[in-house]
Amino acid sequence: EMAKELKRQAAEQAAALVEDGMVVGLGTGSTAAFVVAALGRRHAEGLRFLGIPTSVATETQARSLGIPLTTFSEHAVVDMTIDGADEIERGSLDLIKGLGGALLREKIVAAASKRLVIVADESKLVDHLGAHTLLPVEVTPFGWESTARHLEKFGARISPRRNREGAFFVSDGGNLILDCTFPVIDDPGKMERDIRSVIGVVECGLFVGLATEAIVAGSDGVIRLTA
Ligand code: DER
Repeated sequence: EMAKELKRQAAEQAAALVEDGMVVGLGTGSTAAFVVAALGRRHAEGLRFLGIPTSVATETQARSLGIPLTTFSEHAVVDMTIDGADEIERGSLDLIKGLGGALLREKIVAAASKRLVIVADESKLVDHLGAHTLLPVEVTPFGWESTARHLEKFGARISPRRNREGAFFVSDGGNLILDCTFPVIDDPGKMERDIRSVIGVVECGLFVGLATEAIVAGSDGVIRLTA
């Protein structure tokens, strides 16, 4: 499938940026999984680096490839994180993330990183955030109905994410995800502050000013964007 091949191409280029001795944030999702696979190969070839995974799923994949892992208790600063995104705003490189359900850990690792490299196929590039996807907001399970009502005051239509069996989806941190549809996201920074001001909100999927570069693969080749 075409999209899969584009994701792989972007992932290979990003994995090539990792240098000996780095602490590397390992993203989550189908594109990031190609990055982890490529890094597994580079590890086998002798590259020395330590990974910090952004989800249980990524940790499992990294361990299966023998990638050595570390934690924030040993390394407070991450040299480079490579992660996917659901939408990338052309120009600013502001992002929507969280369709994969790992936004909280992804954001913690992103915020601790000197460089955040986003890998994606060209379908993720948008002129304005919110063009294609809803905005995931991670909330504490207790009182989520009340938290949702407060978020509705900002104009959101809200549906709690469910798994295939119809039960609430629970994040690695034990929280719920509210999938929010806003009429417009014209000021991502203000919207992020508004959402985070609501009691019960743990984090939201707006990543503003965090990405330093993006590697985007399209039918015409791979482009590299910087913020
Ligand atoms: O941030 C996220 O949760 C997204 O799912 C992101 O990781 C993109 O996933 P994808 O590479 O599978 O589209």
